[in-house]
Amino acid sequence: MKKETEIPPEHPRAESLQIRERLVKHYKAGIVAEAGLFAHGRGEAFDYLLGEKTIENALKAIEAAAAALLTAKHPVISVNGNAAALATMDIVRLAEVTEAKLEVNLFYRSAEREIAIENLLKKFGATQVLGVGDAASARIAEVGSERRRVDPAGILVADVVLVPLEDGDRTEALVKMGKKVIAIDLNPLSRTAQFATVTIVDNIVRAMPTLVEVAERLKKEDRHKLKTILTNFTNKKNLSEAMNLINQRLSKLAEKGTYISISPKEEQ
Ligand code: PTJ
Repeated sequence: MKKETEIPPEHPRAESLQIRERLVKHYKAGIVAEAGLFAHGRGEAFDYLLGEKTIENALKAIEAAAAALLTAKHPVISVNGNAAALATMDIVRLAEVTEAKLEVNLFYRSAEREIAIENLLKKFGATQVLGVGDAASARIAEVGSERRRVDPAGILVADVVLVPLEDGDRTEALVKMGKKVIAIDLNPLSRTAQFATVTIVDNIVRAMPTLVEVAERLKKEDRHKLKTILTNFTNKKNLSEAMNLINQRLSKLAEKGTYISISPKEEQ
């Protein structure tokens, strides 16, 4: 893979630019779809509104997500191009901690991209990657896109599916099939965010390492406690809180009439 462009560390938007470079590098390596670059831009816009930090209510969703994965019989982590590029190591770690299967599932499906993503996950320690080539032999009837092609040993029989960075139709279909769907989506208004069972409104680069940590911690708890965490979580309420937070934050910033002078990390 081509070396990432050097971003001066003192640049005020260094972190954000480095993430972009990572996506571009993985686009050139055939992992990220062309449209994945645009999708990330939409995410960035919502991240600005959130203050580029993990909000309290995302932490609640992360706990519920970890509880769902740890209590599942057949948990599956669905991996697309953007997720593979931005959270490779944490995807593999989360699969280990929660004993979830990894399945490649792409909107812009091609044999080359499937294999490139499989190889990347294996390079980071994954032992088995489902959904590649002929293995994606089952179909989800309700889904019109290439995402309908799933592995009979993976998403088809899963009871809990983590779908980071998704387009909404499959989430709706999976929920209709009786599965619990966990989404990571910076846009609380997206169809995915709205249809999922648990939506983590956060950037995947922050949410995934936190989800791994929380799963490692909750793994030591008994099943009853995990079930209680999950039943006490209401996605609609959680999404409302995220929207309210954006609303309140913008009102506060609008009063000051500035954002540039405030670093997102210093901001209250
Ligand atoms: O790899 P493929 O072929 O499966 O295609 C993947 C993309 C992302 C191109 C495809 O799923 C797609 O077109 O997705 P959408 O409909 O653009 O939805 C992506 C959602 O992810 C949007 O709601 C974005 O706000 C959100 N998003 C983008 N970047 C991030 C993000 N959410 C969390 N973290 C991000 N870094």
